[in-house]
Amino acid sequence: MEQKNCAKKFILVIILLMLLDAVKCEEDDSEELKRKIDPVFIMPNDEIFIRSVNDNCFVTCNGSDIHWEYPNGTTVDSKKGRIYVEDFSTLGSQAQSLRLIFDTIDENDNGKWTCVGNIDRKSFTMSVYVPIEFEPLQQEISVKEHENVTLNCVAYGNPQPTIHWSFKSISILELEKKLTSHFIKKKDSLFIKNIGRHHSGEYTCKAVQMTFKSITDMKELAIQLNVEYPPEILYSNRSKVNGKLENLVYTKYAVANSTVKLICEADSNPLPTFLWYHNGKKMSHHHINNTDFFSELTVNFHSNNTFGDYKCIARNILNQTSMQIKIIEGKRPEPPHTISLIGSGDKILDIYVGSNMLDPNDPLAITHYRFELVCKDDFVKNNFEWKDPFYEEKEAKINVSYTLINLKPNTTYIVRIAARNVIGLSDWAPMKEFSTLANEPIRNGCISNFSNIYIYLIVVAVALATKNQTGESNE
Ligand SMILES: *[C@@H]1O[C@H](CO)[C@@H](O)[C@H](O)[C@H]1NC(C)=O
Ligand SMILES: *[C@@H]1O[C@H](CO)[C@@H](O)[C@H](O)[C@H]1NC(C)=O
Ligand SMILES: *[C@@H]1O[C@H](CO)[C@@H](O)[C@H](O)[C@H]1NC(C)=O
Ligand SMILES: *[C@@H]1O[C@H](CO)[C@@H](O)[C@H](O)[C@H]1NC(C)=O
Ligand SMILES: *[C@@H]1O[C@H](CO)[C@@H](O)[C@H](O)[C@H]1NC(C)=O
Ligand SMILES: *[C@@H]1O[C@H](CO)[C@@H](O)[C@H](O)[C@H]1NC(C)=O
Ligand SMILES: *[C@@H]1O[C@H](CO)[C@@H](O)[C@H](O)[C@H]1NC(C)=O
Ligand SMILES: *[C@@H]1O[C@H](CO)[C@@H](O)[C@H](O)[C@H]1NC(C)=O
Ligand SMILES: *[C@@H]1O[C@H](CO)[C@@H](O)[C@H](O)[C@H]1NC(C)=O
Ligand SMILES: *[C@@H]1O[C@H](CO)[C@@H](O)[C@H](O)[C@H]1NC(C)=O
Ligand SMILES: CC(=O)N[C@H]1CO[C@H](CO)[C@@H](O)[C@@H]1O
Ligand SMILES: CC(=O)N[C@H]1CO[C@H](CO)[C@@H](O)[C@@H]1O
Repeated sequence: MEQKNCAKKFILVIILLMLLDAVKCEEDDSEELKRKIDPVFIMPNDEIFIRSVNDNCFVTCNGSDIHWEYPNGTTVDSKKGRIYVEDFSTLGSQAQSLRLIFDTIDENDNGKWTCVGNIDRKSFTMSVYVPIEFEPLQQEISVKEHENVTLNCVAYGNPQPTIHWSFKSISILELEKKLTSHFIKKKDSLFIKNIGRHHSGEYTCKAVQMTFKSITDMKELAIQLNVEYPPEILYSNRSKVNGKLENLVYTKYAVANSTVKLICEADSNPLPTFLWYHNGKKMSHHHINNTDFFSELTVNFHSNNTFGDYKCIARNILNQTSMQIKIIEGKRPEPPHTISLIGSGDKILDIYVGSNMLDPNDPLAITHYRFELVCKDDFVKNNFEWKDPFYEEKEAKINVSYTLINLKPNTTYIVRIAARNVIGLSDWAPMKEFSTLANEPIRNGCISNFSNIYIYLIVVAVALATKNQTGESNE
């Protein structure tokens, strides 16, 4: 059985080889003939003509005894019309020149057109494409966050164009690698699932048409996607507030007779509008300054009934949200009631400071003590004026003493102390006089040990003097 098959195959191969040889001979023969007999030339000499519908074009054929044939083999004999032949032969010459003219090409002109001579012939293939056209569609789409949306892009053309989507110039295929499964490409559309606010922007649908591996047309359609979302209160430069937004309440202190700016920031699309209420009553626009995402209310706490609850409502067509600011009258602390020397060295003083208002649960509790020292000699020299003090602020604690270091030995200092809370610095407690011990001989004048930080101290003292009383607008 197998042997028989093998023999059959062998014979087949032999026959095939013989046939191939014969074909080769025939080809050789025809090549020979062409060279001897009047050849036919067509110009341009392209195998394939790629043309758009409605284009015009012509092809010239030279040779003797020639005519043009339709793809179906019929001779083109029209002298006018959409497709016709014009004779450009030189009078008296044997060589003919026939121009096949296409006026307004249409899709039916596809096929192989041939110029036939007495023996020779030349053909070209006409490939007609229809350029891309988009179906007119909505180019601006608004959608609510978390919904699904379909962006349509219907492109016609022949050959059928392929569609490529991009978002803000990045290919959807690339995005799909990073953002998981938001985009699903469908035949004539892009489906975006559970849309987020960051999906807002311009989407581009690019249609590309290829004919015989060359790009014959390319068109783009831009679709603007606008994702709408309700207001969200933001805090400190657009970072989201922790916790429940709808119950957002915070407390702020204001000193009587001071002016405070309350800021409400919200993010939404469309932009939020802001409303302010004081103790439930809507406030006039008088003291309100609005920008796109901010509303600033200026309040002057001139009387007791200006304190209380301030509420900011941010809203757009989708929803609203609010924030409450409780404004409580804040006071500067009382100065310390007790200041006493616990101990001293040649360079240190250890001082006890006692005051009320140290309860850590009290928002107006004392947080720091400010110590200021000048040498008694300098104080006297300066006509008892408080000039260029050495100062330090230390965190306030219950029942501790505070050690001032780097002092000069055998020196009497005038010391004054004030307490600080969120509102600001208290008045000064009565001045005290404390001396360091004399262990080493003094080489220089009193202030000299501070001289290297002298300039620095002046600068800081000036800065602090201007900072005085500004604590009240802290949040
Ligand atoms: C074809 O014939 C025309 C008219 O005789 C001549 O102008 C042209 O050069 C010829 N073209 C070719 C390729 O022979
Ligand atoms: C061949 O095609 C031409 C143009 O399409 C047409 O006019 C002609 O009738 C066709 N001939 C035949 C035999 O189908
Ligand atoms: C969005 O599409 C998904 C399916 O892809 C469906 O499960 C979901 O319910 C759709 N959501 C909305 C809001 O239509
Ligand atoms: C606030 O100003 C009013 C009038 O200007 C004054 O009577 C009152 O004492 C001031 N209150 C404070 C705490 O300064
Ligand atoms: C609003 O802002 C402008 C410019 O910053 C300022 O001149 C104006 O006084 C502000 N108005 C209120 C009520 O704060
Ligand atoms: C506000 O009321 C408190 C007592 O309720 C009072 O101690 C304070 O002085 C009042 N402040 C003003 C500015 O009237
Ligand atoms: C509006 O916001 C409130 C509170 O955040 C929420 O309970 C409510 O469902 C929202 N309404 C709509 C229509 O989204
Ligand atoms: C602070 O010290 C005093 C006496 O030195 C004492 O009576 C008081 O209980 C102390 N307070 C605290 C909070 O330790
Ligand atoms: C300390 O200062 C006093 C006067 O200011 C001086 O009389 C005394 O000699 C000084 N003591 C030492 C050890 O330098
Ligand atoms: C703060 O200001 C008050 C009066 O405005 C003044 O008496 C006090 O000395 C100032 N304190 C400082 C540290 O400058
Ligand atoms: C509204 C607000 O607080 N804006 C601030 C955001 O942060 C910059 C610099 O960090 C400040 O200059 C703005 O005032
Ligand atoms: C004599 C005296 O107290 N000298 C001190 C001056 O201050 C420097 C630090 O700034 C100390 O190192 C010295 O001991």
